Amino acid sequence: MITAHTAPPVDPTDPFGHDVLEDPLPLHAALRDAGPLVHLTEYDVYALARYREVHAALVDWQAFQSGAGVGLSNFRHEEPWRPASLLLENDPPRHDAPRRVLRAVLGPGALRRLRDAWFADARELVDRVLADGDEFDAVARLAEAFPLRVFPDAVGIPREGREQLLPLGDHNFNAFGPPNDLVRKGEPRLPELSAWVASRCRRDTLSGDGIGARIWAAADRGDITAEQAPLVVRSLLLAGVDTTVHGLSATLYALATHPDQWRRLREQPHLARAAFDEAVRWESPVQTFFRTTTTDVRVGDHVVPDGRKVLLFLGAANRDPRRWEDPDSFDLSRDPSGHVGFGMGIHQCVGQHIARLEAEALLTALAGRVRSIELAAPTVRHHNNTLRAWGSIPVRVRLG
Ligand code: HEM
Ligand code: OVM
Repeated sequence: MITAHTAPPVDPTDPFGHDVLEDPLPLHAALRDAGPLVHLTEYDVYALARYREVHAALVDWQAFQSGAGVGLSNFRHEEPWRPASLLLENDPPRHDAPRRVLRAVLGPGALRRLRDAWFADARELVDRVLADGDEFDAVARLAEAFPLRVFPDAVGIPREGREQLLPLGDHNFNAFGPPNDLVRKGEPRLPELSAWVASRCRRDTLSGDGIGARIWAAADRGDITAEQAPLVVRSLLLAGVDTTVHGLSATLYALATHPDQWRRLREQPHLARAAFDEAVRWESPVQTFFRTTTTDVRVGDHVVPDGRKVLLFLGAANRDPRRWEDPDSFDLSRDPSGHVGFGMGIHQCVGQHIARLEAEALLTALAGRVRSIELAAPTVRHHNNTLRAWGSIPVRVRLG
């Protein structure tokens, strides 16, 4: 027990309500300004929204565990709705072996093997889209089409049926939130989609030369068990598509609304990776994850009791004026390193180099052919309990 503390400020807002999902920035500012710790009364959970506290919780896996789930549901009291992730929803020491395997199969060797093919695929896709006209939806035609093409190819998933990965990922990210209308919307197709993804994780349905096959080869070596292998493949398929779709959408939206930054990218194509990382900071495609306290934890003058859920607002931390100068501006000359859009600490995104390679390939291809890009019609958000997502970004381009 820790004594001599005060009750934290409270906020009654539902952070998964549609108003907040449409525009979370006002809630983020209110939570940051209320104090280092806030009690969210709607779900009786705690919230961290300042950079310092979010970062501290992410790196303190002993006090802020993931093994009781990183959604609202507390695995100490509720069964997970699906077999828990061996990566995301796991703590050391059980987290270590699956993590080592993914780090190895997604490492420098994989990136070297994929790079040339992905750059060629990106040029081909951009040529095809531009041949159809100077106005198109950047979400459907680029941000969804490119990852759906190259990422399942790399894992070793056949062409047929791979578009299922989008609704599957969407539901998976909704399921970290409360059982609201967004979750109910995904439930009718869940049995079908779960059976489909399980079949894609089996050794006999994966191509022999992809990342999936390398995960199974790690099981042959005894690095993980044969029971673990399909769940590790599943992590890639659930975590690796919608995240990059909305990360790329965020980057394209940012560039379409900041013509000066597009010009800079055109003049210096090596800024493609910087543009993507700044967009991940600015938009934070993964907005939130929960942790569960393993002991009474002091935050400021307050205490979070043992066994309670704490919601980490990555998006709020990435725009905290206590940490970032002019945090709301999208600026390619900023150094965005240290942002928590990919997390921090032992769970930090193991696929971030894959995501950056996708972005670099697509943006380089686009900058090679497009002189200017601007919004052609109003944009539409896509609401998800975890992702800051786009439904549609109509753009008009001029070539040259
Ligand atoms: C973990 C974001 C792309 C696979 C994470 C975490 C974040 C994140 C915030 C940390 C979760 C936590 O601390 O609880 C993103 C974003 C992406 C992206 C914003 C794209 C813009 C990818 C890709 C893959 C991937 C392409 C697969 C190739 C994973 C996995 C984990 C993870 C397996 C769990 C790692 C662990 O718990 O040790 N990601 N991710 N992600 N990411 Fe990503
Ligand atoms: C997993 C997983 C699923 C969704 C997201 C994620 C952002 C990981 O099953 O390991 O990381």
